[in-house]
Amino acid sequence: MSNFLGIDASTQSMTGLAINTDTSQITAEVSVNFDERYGEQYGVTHGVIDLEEGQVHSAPLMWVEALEQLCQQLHEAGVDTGSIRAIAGSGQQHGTVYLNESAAGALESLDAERDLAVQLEGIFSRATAPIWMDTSTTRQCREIEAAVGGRDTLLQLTGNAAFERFSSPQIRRFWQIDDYSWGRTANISLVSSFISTLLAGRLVGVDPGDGSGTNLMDIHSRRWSQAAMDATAPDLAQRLLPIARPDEVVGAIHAFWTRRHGFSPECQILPFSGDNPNSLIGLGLVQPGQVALSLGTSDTLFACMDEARVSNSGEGALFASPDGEHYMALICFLNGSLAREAVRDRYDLDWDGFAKALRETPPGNGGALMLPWFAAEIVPHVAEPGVIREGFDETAVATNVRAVIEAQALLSRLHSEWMGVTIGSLSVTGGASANRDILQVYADVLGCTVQPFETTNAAALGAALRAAHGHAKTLGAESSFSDIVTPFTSPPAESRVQPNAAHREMYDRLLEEYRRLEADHLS
Ligand code: XUL
Repeated sequence: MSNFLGIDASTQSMTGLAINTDTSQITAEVSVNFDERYGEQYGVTHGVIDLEEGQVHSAPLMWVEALEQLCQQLHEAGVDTGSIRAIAGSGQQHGTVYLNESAAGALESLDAERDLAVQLEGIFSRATAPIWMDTSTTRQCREIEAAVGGRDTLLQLTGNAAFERFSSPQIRRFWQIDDYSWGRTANISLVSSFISTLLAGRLVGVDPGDGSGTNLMDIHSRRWSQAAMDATAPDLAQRLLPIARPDEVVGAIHAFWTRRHGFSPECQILPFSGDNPNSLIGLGLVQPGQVALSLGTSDTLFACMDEARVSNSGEGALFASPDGEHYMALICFLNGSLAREAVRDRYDLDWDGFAKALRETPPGNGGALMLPWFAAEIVPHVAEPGVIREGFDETAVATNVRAVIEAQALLSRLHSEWMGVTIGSLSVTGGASANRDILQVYADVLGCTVQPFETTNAAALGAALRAAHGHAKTLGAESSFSDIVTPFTSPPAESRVQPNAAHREMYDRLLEEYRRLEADHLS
């Protein structure tokens, strides 16, 4: 039996997802909800502790408890932990965990007779961990950019300008506000590497996927950058472990887990990565030009890229792919369902009525164009909300429906140009992906095949697939990522929507019109 486990330590819960690569099936999926189980004990709401003034933290000891609870739930779900050959995982990105010098010894000598949390409560130099929702570090962002030689230098070096939630500004702030605890910090982990550390029973480094969410990693060499570390805090190199190869096993699971939770002593641990880089794998994006779009309140675009290109205007984040070879872009359009629902509700439509309006209007909408900024927008940056209509007005119901969907598709084409890849296929997830008329607009505007793709937890699935890939490598098997992900990530052929070639030129022209309209209103 070829069983593998992916663990996703996300903001509100910890999920375990088991796969069997012989049958290409997800065999179990269990989740520990932080609020339900630990809300009172750790003072978390939606998994986080609001410390005010933009400081949003979580409790690393809660994650320790949750990991044991997850194993318990895997047993209850009938998973034979002894049959799991390898584990990889995923963590909410950017969050930092501060460990003191007792951590390494405490991890090595774990005792299977006692709870993990009881044994590890003394290993932290900071009781809480700032996470990606923390916005308290604007000053540190500017300081770091200035210290490396400016925003563009940091962007070219690490793939991203400084963002408040990234690890480097968070680390810098900690050093500035709590010199005493900084002095007691022997090692800094990310959420991802902290969980792999617990499983391996020794300090494990981050992979390049999560390393690229720190503002500290040279995106080209995939190693820590001395210049970025110097710009952050003193003696940081001593506190960060070298970046681990994402496909190389770090060692066997610690005896604590074999004795207490039934894992095999041969079960291998892979470096964990960030949730977004893992999702790239879990969505099957392992070749340049493969793109996924998650249609949620906001729409998020994930893409696999061949090279480390950056968005000079800050329109997306760049991460290394945990496939060890490629890169990923992440672009967030805030006006996703928010805009679709605003139009639907304005005209009292249901989703069937919305789809009917799309079918009744011609592709290109007779030249009608909309800038759908129902709320302030992230990409492109729009501070003041305001919907712009060109060539129509608010009274034309069906035209407004087509205009918002064509705008969203044109925006995803326009604002992913910096990636420098031709979009070859688009997988669409989230509620609106069930609407084939919406998918047809994307297929025509982007000129590629579009497929709906339903997944419960792409990050945990991606992690499990990485475990399978890393394990195959230890056996000397030359299986490519495509071979491993395809059976789990290919929607049925009949669900695919093909582009209509007759509309190609018209949408190329419309894109230029749209570029002009947007530029006029942003200038
Ligand atoms: C990405 C980001 C979030 C977290 C959430 O940059 O901050 O997606 O990874 O888990």
